[in-house]
Amino acid sequence: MIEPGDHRETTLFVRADVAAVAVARLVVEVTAPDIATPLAFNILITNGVAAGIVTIPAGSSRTITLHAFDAGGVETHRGSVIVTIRAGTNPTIALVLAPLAGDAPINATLGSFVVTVTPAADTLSIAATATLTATIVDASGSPVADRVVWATLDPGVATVASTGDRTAQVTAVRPGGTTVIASFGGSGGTSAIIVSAIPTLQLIATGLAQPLYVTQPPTDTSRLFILEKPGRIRVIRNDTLLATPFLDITSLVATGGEQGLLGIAFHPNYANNGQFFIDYTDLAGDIQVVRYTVSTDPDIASPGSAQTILSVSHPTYTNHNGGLVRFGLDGYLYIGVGDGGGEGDPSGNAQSTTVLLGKLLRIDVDGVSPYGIPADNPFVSLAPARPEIWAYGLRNPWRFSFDRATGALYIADVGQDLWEEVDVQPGASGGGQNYGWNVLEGNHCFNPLTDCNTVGLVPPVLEYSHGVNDANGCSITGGYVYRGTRLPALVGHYFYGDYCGGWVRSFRYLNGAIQDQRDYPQFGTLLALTSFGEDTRGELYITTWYGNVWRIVPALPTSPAPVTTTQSRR
Ligand SMILES: [Ca+2]
Repeated sequence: MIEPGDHRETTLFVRADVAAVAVARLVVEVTAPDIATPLAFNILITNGVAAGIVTIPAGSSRTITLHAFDAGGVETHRGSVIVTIRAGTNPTIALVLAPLAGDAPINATLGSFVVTVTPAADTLSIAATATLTATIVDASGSPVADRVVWATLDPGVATVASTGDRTAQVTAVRPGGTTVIASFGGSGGTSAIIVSAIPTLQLIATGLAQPLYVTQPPTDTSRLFILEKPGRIRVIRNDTLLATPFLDITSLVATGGEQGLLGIAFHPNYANNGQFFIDYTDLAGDIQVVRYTVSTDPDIASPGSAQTILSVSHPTYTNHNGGLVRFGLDGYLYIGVGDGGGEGDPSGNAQSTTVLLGKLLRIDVDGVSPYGIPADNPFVSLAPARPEIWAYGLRNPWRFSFDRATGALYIADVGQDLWEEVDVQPGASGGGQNYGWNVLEGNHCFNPLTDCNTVGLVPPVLEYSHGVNDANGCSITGGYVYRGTRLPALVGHYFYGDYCGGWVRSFRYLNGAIQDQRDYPQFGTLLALTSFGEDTRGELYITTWYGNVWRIVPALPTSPAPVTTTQSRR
């Protein structure tokens, strides 16, 4: 590992104004217990200013003595200081040279250099090159035309090669991030290099039965858990689908329309307690959130461990069950619940705080059984409002997620016939938001269709129209804020898609605004895009109704054909 200060010597810039004194030559002498022969440096004087460079081994107890001489070679001034010189940037040393015979004193400084690299940051595609330029400025602010040494913290991501005294060429190798450093005199300047590749899809499993979710237990990096809508949890280990399901509750699950096994959340402490929580519609159509535990076989859950945590009556319609369960960064379990179905929320559930339909709920599964209410839930002391409610005015929050870096909550709320939307609340939100349904569909009055009262309603940060004949889409599938490492240029992008449109898009939500919107035509059309998923490392997945599980990966250049030699290898 090379670091900016990783040098045994440090170069300092010496400067003294000698215009007012009769001095013709300045000598810097350096002694120390570990320096056998004293070092001496002649500093040139030009136009009344002594300026030059000295190189001093790092270490403690360096005695630096400045001697001034007149034109006749007689010493006129002397000043001394004992300092520690460290590898890297040192604070400026001030030194006074006292006159030896009736002259004015001389003020001198010994200071570090500042190295700056431009550009300070750059993003490159694989195999692309870029030129970096370093500038060196001494402690008096004057440029120094000397040679820098270049290094890169991760040559696997990008290499660097000197092309001149203060220029270098960076070559991008593989996706990731590295820091390129130009060093001089113990000081370093840096440029943050990101190597990006366009994302593409890697098919990692096929032939699943209506897969609609992908996740990974905390700390697990080898197994993905896939939900099959009819009621099975499947395991993909190292990209191989295991034949035996982790759990099969098909006999318990109603699967009409939007019903099925809809969500799973592994407990944040799953590695120790083996607990996970699933959300499904039971044979009566009601929503069940149930705790299970893993068996002694890590690839098999214990069917007998089932403990019902929360039930929500949902008897009338098969649609709008919500269905996702997910732990927030606060350790509480969040549950998305649809408005009860039908069209237009005929019972007005979403706007009623006395029912759990049309809500995002937040409960504590670690205290009292079957669950506790976090003391800071927004409706905790507002009876008859249900204290489980975190946010309301939702139609069918099929998929929501937390930005693992910021805690921000992204809810993709499926619209009625015209508008799909994404709602975002910051990580510091206290909850209690009313996201508008069924008064609003997106930003548009729904009930009533005109002159609706929008006071207190939180609009979406993004909406899109279905378009004529649903040409743009018909049902949003929410995803995740990308926090992985394989596609560094997309870090911070929220990915989402449309079930009918089969497209994937992303945006960044910064400072209260949608920015940097992108689409991904190279993914093709993912018809019946049921869900996104996120693994422990922050990489993202996509499932489609027709049985496929995809991973979003960087598109790497095609490797050249292997050269046939005695040492050729794949
Ligand atoms: Ca809304």
